[in-house]
Amino acid sequence: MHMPEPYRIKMVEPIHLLPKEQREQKLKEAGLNVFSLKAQDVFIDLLTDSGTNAMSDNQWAGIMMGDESYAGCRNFYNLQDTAQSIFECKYIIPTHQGRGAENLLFGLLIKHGQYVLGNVHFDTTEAHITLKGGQPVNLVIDEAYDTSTYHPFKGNVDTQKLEQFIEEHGAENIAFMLITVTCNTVGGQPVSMENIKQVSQICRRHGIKVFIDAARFAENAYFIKTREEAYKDKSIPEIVSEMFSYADGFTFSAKKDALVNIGGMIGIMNDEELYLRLREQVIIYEGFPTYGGLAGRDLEAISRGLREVLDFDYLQSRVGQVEYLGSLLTEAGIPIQTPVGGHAVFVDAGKMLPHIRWDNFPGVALTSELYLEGGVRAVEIGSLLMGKQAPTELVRLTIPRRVYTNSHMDYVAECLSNINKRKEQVRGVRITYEPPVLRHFLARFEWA
Ligand code: P71
Repeated sequence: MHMPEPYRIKMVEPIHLLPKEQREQKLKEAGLNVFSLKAQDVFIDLLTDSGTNAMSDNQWAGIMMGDESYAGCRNFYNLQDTAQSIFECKYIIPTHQGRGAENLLFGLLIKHGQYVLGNVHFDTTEAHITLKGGQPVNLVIDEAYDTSTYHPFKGNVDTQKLEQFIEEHGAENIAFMLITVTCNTVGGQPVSMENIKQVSQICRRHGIKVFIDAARFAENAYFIKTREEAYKDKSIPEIVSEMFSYADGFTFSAKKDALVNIGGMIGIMNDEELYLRLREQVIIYEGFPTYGGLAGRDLEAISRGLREVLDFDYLQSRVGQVEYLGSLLTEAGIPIQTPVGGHAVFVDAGKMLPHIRWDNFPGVALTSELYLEGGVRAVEIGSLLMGKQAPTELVRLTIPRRVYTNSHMDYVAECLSNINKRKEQVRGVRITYEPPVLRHFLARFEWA
């Protein structure tokens, strides 16, 4: 039987669709970059699932319990207890968001010229690795880049590539391994337990530390439970604790699976020396170690969200909504990354618009069309984001948690289907301005 969402709606936020002529005007003013649109000019916002979640009544109640003392606020200890019980880590360091955690950890662990291995590092992660003098290396399995073929764990690290890389470059030239769960860049694709375990064993044999980029750890655990035979009878908390048992620590953007709007942290399993050094660093960049750039109330909301996200029924309805949108698009004949991931449907814009060359950014063109068509904001994950020719030109329809209904999904699918019917007429775009790093946020375009 189909089960509905395991929650009901207590508060609503009105949204509006601007008339077509105004959407054209707004997009032109934004230089065809949807990051530059005002949010109020967007009808359905699928730019990101990061910090866009709807909090529960329990989390909002926690906000009122914020202890805003500079040092030692009770919410820090609540969060520490929660994180220790979920991830079985000894230490946590709160940060303002995920990239704050990356900045601190990478600054301590990367020596100039060292490699940082991963399945596929996300863009901010890659930027922080590079800024610290490191060289990011992506070792995901090849299946990840073939959007039309099914593979249950397209986020897996290719263990053969991993062994070969270590042999060729030497363990001493590798700063650490970072496994991103789920693997955002290739479509929110999960990593299997088997793979996390094997990667960890290989790395440990060579004395290489293993970290997890834990942004979507609960969605990953859901896929392990539903797709990996040996785990079908395990609970989500049991799966999470095993996943993290293979790591030395993790970075975490709480803006995803902690079901909040801001926050992050670093977790360290055992290494007291590393923890003590991080504690010195956090004071310089984020704030005192019991708040790390967040208000006490934010820490409380994270702590409560982390407990809520482990609920199987929630995860089933969450991933179920992504699957629902995916199935509508497939029915409409639109090429997508299959299977769909945990947080988004990734449209293969390269395949849908084969007449647009990669350097005329098919993903940006489709994103622009989608806003013009129905006020829907999506995001390009392709050559613009990568800063070079990407293996796939994707457009991510990222679904915020607990925010939209399936009726919104119907509308989004209809907009894309309309574009698909006149896809030959969609034009590419040309860059008119680009900043040197993370160019996708601020770049401007014109129609080619
Ligand atoms: C996402 C984001 C945030 C974002 C990035 C680029 C454009 C729009 C929005 C952030 C991640 C992430 C992973 C796996 C670390 C971060 C940084 N993702 N790791 O997907 O996905 O976390 O945003 O809290 O600093 O939209 P942070």
